[in-house]
Amino acid sequence: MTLKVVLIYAKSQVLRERAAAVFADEKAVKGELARDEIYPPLGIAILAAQLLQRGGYEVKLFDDSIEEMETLREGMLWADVVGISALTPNARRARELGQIARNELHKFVVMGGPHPTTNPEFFLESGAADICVQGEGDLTLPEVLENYTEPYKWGEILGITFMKDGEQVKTPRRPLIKKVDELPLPAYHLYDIPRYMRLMVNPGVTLITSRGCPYACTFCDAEMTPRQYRAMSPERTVDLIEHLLRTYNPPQMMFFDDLFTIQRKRVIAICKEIIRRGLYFEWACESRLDTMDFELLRWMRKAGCVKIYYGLESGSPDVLVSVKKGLTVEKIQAAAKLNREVGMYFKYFLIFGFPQETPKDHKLTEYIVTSTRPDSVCVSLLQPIPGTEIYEQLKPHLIRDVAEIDFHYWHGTETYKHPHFTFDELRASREELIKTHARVTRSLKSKLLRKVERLRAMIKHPELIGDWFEVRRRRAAYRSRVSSSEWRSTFDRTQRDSVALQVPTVSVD
Ligand code: B12
Ligand code: SF4
Repeated sequence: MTLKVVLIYAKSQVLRERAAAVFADEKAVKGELARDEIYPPLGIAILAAQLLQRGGYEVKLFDDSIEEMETLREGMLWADVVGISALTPNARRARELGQIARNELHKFVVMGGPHPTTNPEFFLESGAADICVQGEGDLTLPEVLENYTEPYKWGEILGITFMKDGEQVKTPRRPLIKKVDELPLPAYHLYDIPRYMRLMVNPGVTLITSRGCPYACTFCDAEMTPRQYRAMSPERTVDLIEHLLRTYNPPQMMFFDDLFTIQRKRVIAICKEIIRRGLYFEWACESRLDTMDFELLRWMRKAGCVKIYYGLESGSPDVLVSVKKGLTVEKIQAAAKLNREVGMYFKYFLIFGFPQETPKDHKLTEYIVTSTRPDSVCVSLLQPIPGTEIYEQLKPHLIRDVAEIDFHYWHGTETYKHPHFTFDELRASREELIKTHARVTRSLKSKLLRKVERLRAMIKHPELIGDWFEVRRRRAAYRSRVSSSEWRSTFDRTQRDSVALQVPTVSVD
């Protein structure tokens, strides 16, 4: 007999509505962040692949970011077991969906993802889940499903929390999966990928090729990015890329790895393989400036990388130390220069509102932004997330339960009293930085400076001239592929994110 499993990615409905409003507003400057709402969730797709590979399961995936409640309800009614994936900002919605599935529809409910990992009581005590899974669910979910009707066996399953006689029972954590190459590829086919691409400002598909990050930034949810880094081999990574290109013909790809460039040899091998196989697509990834060097950037550029998103957080040396970022101003400046020299589009993710920050630190961040001139910046206001070191530091000062509010890169709610700023002052400071960045980088002087820097770099490193021809040749092949596809609008400048500011003009804080 097959077990019918529905996996739902919960989405805060407030954020969903606000993002939809940004899309609907013809005049709004949408920016890349608006499209952040509509990526197919890979976590539940990986779990689905695992179940399908084992056999005995029928699986449906639903993304609450784009589906209507009626569709979710039908899905839940169909299923024997409902699995729900929850980030902290989506936890309230996950709780609501869990309660509907469990109490109204009488389904067995399993919760997983970042919030159930650190705060299982949020779901268990509110009657929204039977079992919460901690950490990676690849091996845990199948074990839960094999035993869900036999609660006396649950104590043997690693990495779960459940209620027994009114008490929470937490089993030991499951060791991390070591060989990620052996995991099945996400079940993209269970999503309507072209539908996602039609909703995107820059149509593309997303992929994850590694897990974990060796750093220990205090604001980052280490439970979901455990320090143990594990990566797919370059061959398997490029097999996945090729499979996605052949199946969906997307113009672009976005690597959602926490830190794509941590193993430079691996990244260079991936780039060489992309070139060797004649795969023409543009791609973006997330990274840290101190993992970059000239050779790596050259290979990435040649293989089609057009955007790198760097987690910088602050330009203040004191703040960088206090949040354990491990970056120095010197490293930032040197690596930013390399990005400009090879002609890479690069963007900084910054955070305002770290507890020790003063106006002086904001000035230092402004200095780094204006002196290193990234193509864009995204400035969030700190939300201390349960499970992070900074959350523990700020616990005594919290004025709201973080799981009971909505937040996103561009949307925040005051969760703790900052010693030096009011929340409005933080927002104003953020707006000022975004505007200063736009003013400085969009000036004619800055554009000319960028060109001069690039020319100088070409004179100093003549190999960049060869790279330039190679990039142009590959780009022509890429354009020709995309121009003859449904996604030719990718090249329509008016439809693309000709972004002035990275925060939607609709103010939602
Ligand atoms: C891609 C990504 C995004 C994308 C999401 C796109 C999408 N639709 O998937 C975008 C850019 C939109 C995004 C936004 C944000 N993100 Co984000 N993001 C990520 C990132 C880098 C990868 C997610 C991913 O695909 N992982 C790969 C899969 C395999 O992992 P997974 O989803 O966690 O699933 C595994 C387990 O969690 C578990 N599992 C998951 N679901 C379920 C369900 C069941 C039933 C079971 C049993 C198990 C289970 O099993 C899976 C396989 O092992 C993670 C970091 C990370 N490494 O996970 C951060 C991360 C998820 N993001 C985070 C944050 C904080 C945010 C933002 C709040 C940022 C901000 N300040 O605005 C917003 C929130 C937006 C919102 N309201 O939803 C935090 C979440 C922390 C938390 N406790 O919530 C993470 C963990 C980063 C971090 N280390 O701090 N993000
Ligand atoms: S913020 Fe980035 S570098 Fe820091 S621990 Fe998280 S994923 Fe790693």
